[in-house]
Amino acid sequence: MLNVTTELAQHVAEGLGKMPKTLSSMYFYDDAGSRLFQQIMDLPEYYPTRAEFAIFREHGPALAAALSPAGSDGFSLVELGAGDGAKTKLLLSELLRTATAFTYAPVDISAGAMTGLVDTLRRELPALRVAPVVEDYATALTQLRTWPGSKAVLFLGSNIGNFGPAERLDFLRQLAAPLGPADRLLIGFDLQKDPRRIRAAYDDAQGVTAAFNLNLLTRLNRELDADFDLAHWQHYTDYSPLTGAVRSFLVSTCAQQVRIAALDETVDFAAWEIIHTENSFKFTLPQIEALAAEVGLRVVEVFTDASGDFADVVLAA
Ligand code: AVI
Repeated sequence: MLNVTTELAQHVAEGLGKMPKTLSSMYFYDDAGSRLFQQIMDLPEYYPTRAEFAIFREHGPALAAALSPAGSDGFSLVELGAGDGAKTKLLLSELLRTATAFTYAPVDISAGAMTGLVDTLRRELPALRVAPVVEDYATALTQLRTWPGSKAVLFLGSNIGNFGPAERLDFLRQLAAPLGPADRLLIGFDLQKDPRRIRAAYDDAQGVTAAFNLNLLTRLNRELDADFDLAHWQHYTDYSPLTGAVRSFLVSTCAQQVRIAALDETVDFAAWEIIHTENSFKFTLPQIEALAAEVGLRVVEVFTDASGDFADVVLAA
């Protein structure tokens, strides 16, 4: 038996031992998964990225002003999960234009992604001060408590929607903990809307989202020496306007056994049994107010796109 040490192996052993079986969407993002997610963001059905871009384009100066009281004396703009920074560049340019003194501190667990981002920023915004933080979010948030000066923390792209209700509260409490009275938090929330549009965003006609979901099995084949046969798996997604949750599943189309050599385990799947792989929650503005209040935050300002699809919400302690 191979030595089961990796976090992924432990997660898979636990998740496939549950009923219903579950795997976390956290593991979607290997290199292939990250490339597929880039493609998803350009799909005609996937509106959230375009909607948040529109907010940054339409409300740039007001957004910059709402984050700046965080420190007229100079502040840190901390971004959790900066990615390629495309949206943030609009905000950074605006802050540079208004001559606010600040340092941009992108946080990402991947050193490779961070180097790419920092190189791009140095080229495109040479006047910007950048202090990259290569850590996981929890470590970065703990460090934030001891940072000098005030800060504005960004958590964009509706990533908050990928937490379940209990983890969401935990995470928001961790975000709120290091905030002083002058600090600000900006969170992107995807809003509830026509249920058919929401469902289509997670089940696109070209099948890119299906490939994104199924790629998790390819990852397990490669990293845990598993033998999932992708011909016997389907992507399925539903949206419940009652709970605001898009749930994504991998569906076993026949009774089958899958060998996972790294765990020295064989897992049985019944025909049409599912693995629940992702939640993407959608919110209403009153729910966002209630959520903020529950973790001791207040809503300072809400920015939405013209269609009301998405909200970037400025919060304070
Ligand atoms: C990263 N996250 C906000 C995306 C979402 O919309 O939940 C991930 C995604 N899953 C399927 N499509 C996009």
